[in-house]
Amino acid sequence: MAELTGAQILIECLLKENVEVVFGLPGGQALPIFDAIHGSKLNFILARHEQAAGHMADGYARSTGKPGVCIVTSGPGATNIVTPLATAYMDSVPLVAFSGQVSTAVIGQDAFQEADITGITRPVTKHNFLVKDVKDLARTIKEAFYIASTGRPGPVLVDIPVDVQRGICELVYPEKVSIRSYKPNYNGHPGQIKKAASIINESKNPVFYIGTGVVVSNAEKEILEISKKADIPVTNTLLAVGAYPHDTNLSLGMLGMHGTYAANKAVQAADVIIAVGARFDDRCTGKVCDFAKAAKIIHVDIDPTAISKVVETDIPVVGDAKKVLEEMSGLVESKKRADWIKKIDAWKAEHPLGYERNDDKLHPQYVIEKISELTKGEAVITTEVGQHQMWSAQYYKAANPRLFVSSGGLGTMGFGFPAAIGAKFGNPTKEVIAVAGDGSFQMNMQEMAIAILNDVNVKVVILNNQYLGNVRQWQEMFYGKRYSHTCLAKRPACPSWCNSPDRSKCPVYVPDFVKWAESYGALGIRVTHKKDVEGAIKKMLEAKNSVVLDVWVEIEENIFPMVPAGKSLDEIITRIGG
Ligand SMILES: Cc1ncc(C[n+]2csc(CCOP(=O)(O)OP(=O)(O)O)c2C)c(N)n1
Repeated sequence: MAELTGAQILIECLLKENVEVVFGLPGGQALPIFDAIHGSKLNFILARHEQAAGHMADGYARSTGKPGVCIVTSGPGATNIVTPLATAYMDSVPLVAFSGQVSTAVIGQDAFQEADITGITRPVTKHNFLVKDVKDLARTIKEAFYIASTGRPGPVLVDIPVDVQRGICELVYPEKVSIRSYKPNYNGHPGQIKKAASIINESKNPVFYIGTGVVVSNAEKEILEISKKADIPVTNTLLAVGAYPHDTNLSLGMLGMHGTYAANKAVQAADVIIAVGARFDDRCTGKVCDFAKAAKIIHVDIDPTAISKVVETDIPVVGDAKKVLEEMSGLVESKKRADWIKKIDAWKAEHPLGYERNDDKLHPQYVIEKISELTKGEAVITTEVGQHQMWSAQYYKAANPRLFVSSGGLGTMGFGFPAAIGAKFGNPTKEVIAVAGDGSFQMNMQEMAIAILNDVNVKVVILNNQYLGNVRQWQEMFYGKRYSHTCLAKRPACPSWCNSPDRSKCPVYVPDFVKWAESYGALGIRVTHKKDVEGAIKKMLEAKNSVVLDVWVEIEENIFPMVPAGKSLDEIITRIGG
């Protein structure tokens, strides 16, 4: 068999893994890799910033279920992907990242552009490797893909010194992977599943609490089946938006800090919580010691370390959500829980999600509702982080899982726009819309070049409130309305105390997103009145090229409901002063 360089082996292995697209940016210690890419069949997309390349790979992975791949150089190239790796790690996203490294002979000598990237990323990757011998490269790549995409998925980094990239050996790509210390358990223990089912059967007020594990294992059909059969209401995490149909009476919507009143009330009143592929994130539990105090906790998760990590579990079931639920389904009795459902309906009626629909103001929630309506919930929506993210989660009725892509655990501003580009590469026939805050968008907006140059046709809707809105809301509610460094229009001439700005009198906002979009060759549209929103969204959806829709929304709109940080879910606030 012909001998190849390490760099060629990497490309061949990526092709053998059926990698459709790789995002990244070259540099000195990755030159052999980029030389091997030149003229190869690999579809490589040159990002403008490595952080964005990492998020593109992430958006691709979340929206397709396949691992996302990026390649960067050593030193600053590698440290620039720490945030994407941490983002993917928190949300269990399969990424495989390759970094160039200085030559093995000089590792540890502070060589030019040396960074101990395996050391730096150890806490934010599922696993990482430093390949010291070209003979280990193919096996390592096979293992990297296996580890990233099996069990609880996560990011894996492979650091390849430049001499290993140049080294020569035969390519032997293993058919299978066997790692003694890593054997994910897919089948739940039958005894535990039986116990869980009997507790559900005895319960009066059960609630399903579903997370990203349901999406990863494609268990949405099983959740729907059991919930309907046994009349069990379902609440979802931010990452599981779209995993349960919004239009069934059993849907409670999202749980936690900005979850619905009914979901939070139901969890607190439940006698059994069936957590499936969810990790009891503090944004969901509120004050942990007050979380669902009366409930027995059943926790189905593929990751044994997630069990009792935050909330003490009564019945752990370690296994793949779909497999466990398939088995559980036959054991759960068909039942009507009329009293429980009546209570839930009352909570829904008491405080439905809502905002002032009857005035002429341009409320951001209205924009999301219109996007939802006009796309029928079938578009992939990615978000940045902030108020717009929560309004998107509350008002976008995603028709399926993997249509709502958002950084949940790390809450990474700058994620959404590159993630949208990655999602579009993975879903060329779907409409992909990045909903952004004007703050977050500015963190990675340079990637518009990638959208234009590659004709990927992404749509950006900026809910422009001229604030770092989420932080401003907290300043309004908990810091005496002292808007310290959250106004994005502020100039030195502004009064130091400006807590009730009048946008019409504020300094000119920069950038002008419309002109900015046009400078890239995208279509820029600005909307400042409610009556123009629907037409502008239609125009955006009809456009054949990328669009930036700059919507000047009410600047001091707040997200409600809200459970203040560190408070119990019972202390949910449905509006200011209430
Ligand atoms: C990288 C990063 N830096 C800082 C924060 C803290 N943070 C959370 S939300 C937010 C404001 C976001 O503002 P914007 O994107 O305009 O969205 P809005 O809340 O106005 O919808 C900030 C600064 C973060 N989540 N991520």
